[in-house]
Amino acid sequence: MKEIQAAVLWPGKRDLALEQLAIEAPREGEVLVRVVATGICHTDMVLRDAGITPRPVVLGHEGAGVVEEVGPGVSGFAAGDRVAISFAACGSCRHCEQDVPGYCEQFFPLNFFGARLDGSCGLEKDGEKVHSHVFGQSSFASHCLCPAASLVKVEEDFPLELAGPFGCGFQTGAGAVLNSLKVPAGASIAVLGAGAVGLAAVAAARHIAGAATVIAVDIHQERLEVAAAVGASHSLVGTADDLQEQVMAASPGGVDYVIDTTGKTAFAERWVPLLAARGTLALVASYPPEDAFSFNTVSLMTSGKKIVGVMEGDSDIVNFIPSLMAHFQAGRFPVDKLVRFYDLAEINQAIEDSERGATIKAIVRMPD
Ligand code: CXF
Ligand code: ZN
Repeated sequence: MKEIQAAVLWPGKRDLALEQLAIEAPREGEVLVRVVATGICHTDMVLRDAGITPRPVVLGHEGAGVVEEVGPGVSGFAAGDRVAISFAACGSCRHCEQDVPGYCEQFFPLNFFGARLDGSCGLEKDGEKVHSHVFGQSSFASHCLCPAASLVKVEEDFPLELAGPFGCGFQTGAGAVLNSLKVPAGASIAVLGAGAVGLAAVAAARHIAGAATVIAVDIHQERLEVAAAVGASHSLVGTADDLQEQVMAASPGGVDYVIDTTGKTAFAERWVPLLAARGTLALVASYPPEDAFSFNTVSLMTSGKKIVGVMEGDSDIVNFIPSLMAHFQAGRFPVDKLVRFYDLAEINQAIEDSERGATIKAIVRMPD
């Protein structure tokens, strides 16, 4: 066992507590990563507030760092490799075999249940179990244990501190545009919600796909200023009802694509009528489990519209994450404009700022 520092969510608490923990050596197929920085994603707060992940637990699933030790059976990684850590998948079900691991048959146990599939955890505090392996990482920590299959190498000239969110938020938004919807050059798209996922979608749509009309929609004016800076051609504040005229003025006949990143079902469903004929609405956020979506059946059918769910941007992580990083380096994916860095000691502030919308993508740096 090795001593590490981690931010622990204890039973009945909302704030995280910085603790010294002990971490196991990597088991078969695992890698021990020294975390350099880790992003905060809305799903961390969903896991904090929902009852699915047992406590005490270390959250965090947008980690990046340096490989410290590889476990038995690991090939392709060695101590000293710079890596981004993405979500976990089994690697052997039919969806994993078709390179869309976001639909892995074991996605929820592997990512949400705070343990390996055999129920074991890799962390302890004074001999008592602390839940680990959240999204195959639990990276609100100086070190974490990850399946080698969740790791993606990061080039020497890429800033490691910025790499973690490519494993979740950035690939979710950009992947919806590039992998799921395959937005063509010249298309029109509305992105609902100007958080990290939405703004990654905006940047990818405008600068990578070459969409002509990219409408960012939010209720916060400040976020829409950032949307314009990363590629929105139009920024609209308000609800679907208020915006109908402005959307139709920006894109006569309706928009070809809508991506909902708000997680607000009642808001998202108001956009189906604003789609052009044969347009697609993609649902990419966390939605309350009891929500149901409603649409006019005849109008959907006769207009050839589609509503699709998208997990993790339909990303095949080993190919898609490096390609997105190359787009960042070429200036086509300016996600550095979304980021604010915090020290580990400020992690609760980083979460609070993310929740009230003061920071778009908070990234927590680990002490050296
Ligand atoms: C989440 C997105 C919402 C559904 C579950 C997985 N991914 C990462 O945060
Ligand atoms: Zn996430």
